[in-house]
Amino acid sequence: MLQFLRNGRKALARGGSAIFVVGNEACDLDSFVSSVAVAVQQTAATKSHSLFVPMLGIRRSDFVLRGDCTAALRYAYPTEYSDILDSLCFMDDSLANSQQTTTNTIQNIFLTDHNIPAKSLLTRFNDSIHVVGILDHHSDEGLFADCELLRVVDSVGCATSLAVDLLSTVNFFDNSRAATAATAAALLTTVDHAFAKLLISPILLDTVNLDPSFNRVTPTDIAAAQQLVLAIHKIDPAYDPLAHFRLLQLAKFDTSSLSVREMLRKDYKQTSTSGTELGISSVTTSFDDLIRREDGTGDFTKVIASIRAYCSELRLGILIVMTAFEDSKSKSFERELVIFVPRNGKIGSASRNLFDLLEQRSDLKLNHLKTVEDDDGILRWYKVGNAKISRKLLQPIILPMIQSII
Ligand SMILES: [Mn+2]
Repeated sequence: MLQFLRNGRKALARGGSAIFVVGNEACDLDSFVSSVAVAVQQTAATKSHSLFVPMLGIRRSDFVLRGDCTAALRYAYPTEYSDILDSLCFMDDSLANSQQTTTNTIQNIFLTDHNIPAKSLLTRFNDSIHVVGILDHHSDEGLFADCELLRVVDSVGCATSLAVDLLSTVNFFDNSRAATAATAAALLTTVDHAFAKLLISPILLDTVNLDPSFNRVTPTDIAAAQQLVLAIHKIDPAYDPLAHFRLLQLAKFDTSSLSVREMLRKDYKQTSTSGTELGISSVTTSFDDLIRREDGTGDFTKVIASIRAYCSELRLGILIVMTAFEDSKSKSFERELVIFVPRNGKIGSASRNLFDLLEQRSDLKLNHLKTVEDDDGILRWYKVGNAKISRKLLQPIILPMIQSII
């Protein structure tokens, strides 16, 4: 796999024109792995000498936030992990820019795990893309009916299962016949058990370990998983899919190794009103925990510095951190709001008016815990009495407040 990705990068660097195979913009494990699988499969299957390069629908710095993706890659390729990561292509990869030297260039794209191009993908290529193939398991929107390479939309549990099904048509898993699929053999000289471990990861995760009681698994998923387990067992007889599934599921929800910036970034939405950018980060831990993460002493200075840096990076007029967590002592579900307003931003000195408006909202039941103020901005930390207040509910409450004060 490393060699395959490196070959792609080299060809891109030489100015070769590629077909980017792109998963959806959430870039979950299925999107990541199905894009790699389809790039390999199309390279092996198509008679033309097109270059297929998997591209992840996120910025490189955000990959670390996908605990399921990092865990699956580390599990399959423990020693090659960093090299593979370096060789993967992301949306902000400058190599992909050499494709578009003029604004009129149309970029060929193969979509996996979605069948309508995301806005971020269109923006990335100046609205000039041509969809040559689709492999997806979401409901079919019927677009690009005349894709020249392939169009598979089938409501299975995991898009990667469809890719594995296609890989088996190029004899990818058949050791004795691998040599007949010349390009596949050149990619991966033997049936690659590490690649099979990567391929099975999203299938296990998306079908909850192929458990029929969750109504996600289909015969296609089961067939794909069985084929992969066979390939893995040839090299690694001790391989246990259940243990693999548990590891992936834990990793998906584990945020303990993330920094404050990464926590802010992980589940983040941004909107604008009256020319002011509002960012809301949902965080699955307490603000106390964020403070300790940044500085073991529990001092506010560093966590505020991280929040401030995040605001300037995204040119925010206001950042709201919504925490949701289980209190370790009472075991009750708690929410907090931490609001930071940079002084030089659009809201700036009007922040007090905003805090007043919020505190007057009886449905929020805000309990003021602390205010920290310096030359750069003001941070106010609340406990939210109404634990039902989610980001979806807060946003329409706060947007008109911002409009009314600036
Ligand atoms: Mn999917």
